[in-house]
Formats: sequence, structure tokens, C-alpha cells
Amino acid sequence: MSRLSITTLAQLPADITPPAYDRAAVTCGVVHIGIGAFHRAHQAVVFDDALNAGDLRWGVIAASLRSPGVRDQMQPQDGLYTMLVRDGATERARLIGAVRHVIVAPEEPQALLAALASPDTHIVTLTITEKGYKLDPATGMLNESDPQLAADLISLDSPQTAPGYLVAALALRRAAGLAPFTAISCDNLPHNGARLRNAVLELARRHDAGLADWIAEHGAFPETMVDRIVPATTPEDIAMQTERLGVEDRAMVKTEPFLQWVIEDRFCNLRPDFGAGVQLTAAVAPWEEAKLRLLNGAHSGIAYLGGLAGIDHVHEVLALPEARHFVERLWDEAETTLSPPAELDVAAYRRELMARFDNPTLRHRTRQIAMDGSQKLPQRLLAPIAARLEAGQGIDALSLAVAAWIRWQAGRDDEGDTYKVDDPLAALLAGALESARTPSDRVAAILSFDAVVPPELAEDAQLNASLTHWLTMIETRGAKGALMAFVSR
Ligand code: CS2
Repeated sequence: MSRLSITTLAQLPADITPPAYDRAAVTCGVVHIGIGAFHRAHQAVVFDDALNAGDLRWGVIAASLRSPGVRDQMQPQDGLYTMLVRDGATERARLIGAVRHVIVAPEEPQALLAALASPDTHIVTLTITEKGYKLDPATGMLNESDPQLAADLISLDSPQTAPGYLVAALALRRAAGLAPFTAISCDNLPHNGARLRNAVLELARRHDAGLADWIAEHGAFPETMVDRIVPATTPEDIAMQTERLGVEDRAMVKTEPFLQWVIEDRFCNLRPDFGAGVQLTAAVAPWEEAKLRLLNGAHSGIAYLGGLAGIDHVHEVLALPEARHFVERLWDEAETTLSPPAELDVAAYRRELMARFDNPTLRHRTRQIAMDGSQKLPQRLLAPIAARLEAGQGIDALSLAVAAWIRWQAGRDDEGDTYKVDDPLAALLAGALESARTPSDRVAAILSFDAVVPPELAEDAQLNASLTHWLTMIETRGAKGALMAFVSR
């Protein structure tokens, strides 16, 4: 079976629209760090829209900071891939041509530095996941015990981390008399722009205070809220798409129709005339907070409770009436902690979210969302818990979600099936829980785990009691039993 590529384009079925622009004439105004499925279904599509609209400066050079997997999928396809948009009964496929080149940073660090330092580059986007910022999740300070960050603190000749690449490249741009690029964090972190800025400035200052001052004065790190559900592509998806296309597309992505990108209007260099799905605004935080606490908070609760119940996909968890009830109550709790933007109708947003979660053809795996819980919990569940406690309000649903995450650390679901806890802090968490014998011991161990739990929650008696109650329930009755108990509380 031949691969999707420029030479096989003519064989594609007529309903797959090819890029409307001349790819050979495209220059790359964007460098993306952390190319995974999310980038290919989100920012790359936005830049492809700009190219389709006729502005040919917005091609993307993408980089992977770890493995060659995506490069090996994309390079033989000349960077082309299809995006399959699935919504229940309907399915559309679009060919995306924005990604022109993929660099595997550990193999060619200088190539990535050259791309970042190029005068053509105006924007750098990043999807490096929460842990890629090398910041302590609880304090937001540089995590100096991270070995890659420690290496970048010593030398930036061949950077190892995303902040390291940005600092080294900004030094090159400064030396060449170029403006900095606008660096846009596209990860689900609160104040992602400020976090990226902190990581970059702190690291820069450790090498060259003048450079740090220059970045602080001339650089820009807009806050953003990114939203699109992009489940990992499976071998079955690729097989189905190959049948449909008549050529094999190993870089395909599958996603939902919804796409939203709210960007703080703070650019220090050129930007495209953004089209559908993108909103520029002065204040991103209210959008970010609503999305993190409603969409992502519910996602994490669904992932741990559903995962423990042995349920593979989000829509299957929500087929249980008790799970829907739990999600609605979690949203009731989270909602009171928000100051939503005036344009956001929260009731309508909640209905739309439920419909997105119900999408039966996306097949979003609970285990995919369960990954990296230690990096996700603070902003998704612990922050609204802290706000509710401060206001003297109840935290039942939020605590049930956190208790499920504690239970998840056991690496064994309610049916006895084992799984690997995929989390950068998995070993430390396992160590902290090792000598805990009872649910109450386990809750105490987690509450004093300060890399995840902020100090104001560590000593809270109401949180302690609520977590102990729900953890006991999950351990004795399983996640489904705990959800039933939650309904009839
Ligand atoms: C999910 C997100 O895996 C996860 O943690 O909650 O990736 C979620 O699908 C996106 O943020 C949706 O925009």
C-alpha cells in the first residue's frame, strides 16, 4: 500500500479537499514545539486556514523534543495528513498541508535552534504537556531537581528542555538584531503564558541577566485557552482511513467539529489574520479557568471513576445515569468558583460539553485522560476545592473525583485488571502511599504530598473527611458503587 504524499495526492477520493495554496511557495512563520495529535488537529489547522486564505507566511516547522515517532510518520508523507472530523453519524476529512518539516530535537538540536532563530519565524507555539514546563505544579517555580532542566542550567549549547530552546534561540535572535518571536503556550495550564514567561526568564537570568531583561522588555508570552478533544489515533483508525483514502496515512488525526483558541492580544512580532475558531481578547484567564474547571475537571473525574470501573471510553462512562449525575453536580460545584467572561453562557456551555463528551464516534479513552494526573489535578480539581472551602461551601463531587485519582495510584481497577500509572510523579506517589494501611492513612499521605497539594489544603479537616469518605466508598464498593452512593446521598 503506498503512502499519502505529494506524489499520491491525485489518487485521493474527490471529497478530500487538498490545500488551496501552492505548498512550494509557503514560508514557515511558525515553529511548533511538541508535535503530537493535538497540534495537528488544532493550531496547525488554524495556520492551514491562514494559508488557505492566501497568506503564505504561516507554514509550520514542527519539533518533537523526545522520540522520532511523529517525524517518521510525517516526513515520508511530505508533512501531509488528513484530519478526520467525527460527529456521531457524520464524518468529514480534510487534508492539512501546513506542517512543512519535522525536526527531532535530540537528533538535531542545531536545526531546531536555527529554525527558532530564523528571521522568517514570528510565532512559536508549544504543546509540551504540563510537565514540559519544568515547573513545580504546586509552586510554579523551576523544578531544579529535573535532570534535563539541571543540564540546561549548566549549558544551553544543546538544550534539553523547551524553556532551554527558547532561551538559547532568543539569545541568537538578540545577537542577530532580530525581534523575539511571540511564544504561545497551548497547554491546559492556568496562566500558561505567565508560566512559560517565568520559566524562560528564570532560566535566561541564570545564564545572562542582560538577555533576561531584553526578553522581559521585548518578548511576548500571551495567555491562551485551547480547546478541542483529540483522542489518540489507533491502528484501527489508520486501517479505516487507509481504506477510505486508497493510500496509507500514518499521520492522520481524529477529532470533533468543535475548535476554540482564545489568545491574549499581546504579540511582539507578526501574526496572521486569524479566522474561524480564534478569538483575540485582553483577558484570557476567565476563559481558561472556566474550561479547566468545567471541561477538564469533569474529564479527570470521568477518567478515574470510569477507568476504575473498567470502562474504556468517555461516552460509555456517561451512558451510566449515575455518572451523568456526578458530572452535573461537579459542574454545579465548579461553577460557583468562576468569574466567567460576559460572552460565556455557562448553562449553554455545560449542555454543549455534555454533548461533546457523548460523541460516540470519537472513542476518547479514559486511560488517555488519566495520564499525568499529578500535573493536572491542581488546576482542574484542587483549585475549585480551595475556592469552595474558602467560601464555606460543600465539595462532595470534587472530592469524589480526587478520591478516585488517589485510588487510581494503586494501578489496579475494580475488576482486578492492572495498568501502569502513567505520571512523572508515579514513583514518588507510590512511595508516599506505600506504608499507608487505611483509606484515612492514604488521604493523609496525599494531603502532605506538597508537589501536588497546595499548603492551604494540606491541613483542611473538611477536605480530609470528604476524601476519606469517598476513598473508603471506592475501596469497598468500587467506583460504580461510589457513584451510586453519591446519587443517593
Ligand atoms: C483532556 C484534554 O487528556 C486530558 O487531560 O482533559 O486533553 C482535553 O481533551 C482537551 O483539553 C480538550 O480541549
